[in-house]
Amino acid sequence: MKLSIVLSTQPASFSALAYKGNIEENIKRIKELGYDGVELAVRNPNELDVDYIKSLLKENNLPVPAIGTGQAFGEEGLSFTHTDSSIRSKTIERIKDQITFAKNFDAVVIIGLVRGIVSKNEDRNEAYKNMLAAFDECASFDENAKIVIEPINRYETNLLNTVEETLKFIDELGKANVGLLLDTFHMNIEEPNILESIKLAKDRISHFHVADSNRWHPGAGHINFYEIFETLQQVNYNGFVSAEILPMPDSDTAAANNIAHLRKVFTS
Ligand code: LER
Ligand code: MN
Repeated sequence: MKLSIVLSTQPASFSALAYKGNIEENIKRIKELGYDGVELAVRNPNELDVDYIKSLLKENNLPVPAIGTGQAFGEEGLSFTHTDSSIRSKTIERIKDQITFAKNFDAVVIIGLVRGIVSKNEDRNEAYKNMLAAFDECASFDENAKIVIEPINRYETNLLNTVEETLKFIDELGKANVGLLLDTFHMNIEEPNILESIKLAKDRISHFHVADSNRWHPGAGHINFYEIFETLQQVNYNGFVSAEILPMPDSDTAAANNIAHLRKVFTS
């Protein structure tokens, strides 16, 4: 199984990012530690020097399996379900820009928190309808591009928390280029049985995030990664396994411990 780790290309308040800051140094570190790829967390691709990033990745021979988009929500409040239609439109345009950016790397585009949250005084059915319409527009923008929806735990959003309800949403959407991103941190909170949920999602898993129960690197908490990887193999998942982890006790130690634990899991 190929291992990647999330690197933020722009300043971000989101904490489960092992690498933020100097992109050149961080890409070199990730390569030195033995990773096979790097996932890019991007707030706005139009503010990036794409050629420079491409050249750094090429120099280090690191593919990009996925582009994370959640910072547009975290830093700017953009979402598919905002009650203001001009903000919904701006969010859709941002995701279209991310789809165009992702083409440079043949990477999937992650829809996590940018789907938004429904507040108590808002109409849940209306939010759901807006979410469906936004996904439909983004998926139709480029049918060759892959979009992945991440079920996210209840403490971060109240839209699509579990694998089962996200699969139901994807079925309702009916777009062949929309798949699933599973994240062990969220699954540990929401899924009755993580292994059964992986089996339920099976060939619709297009990307995979790992963090332990405490969002530290795998091996630092109580999630059993041995049985998770056994199950991923059973469902023939052969994509990247990407570490979205807290930089604890520090970035390099977290990244090194992640790779050490997961390599041990794969080879046992
Ligand atoms: C993003 O991949 C994620 O897992 C979320 O927790 C972001 O808030
Ligand atoms: Mn995640």
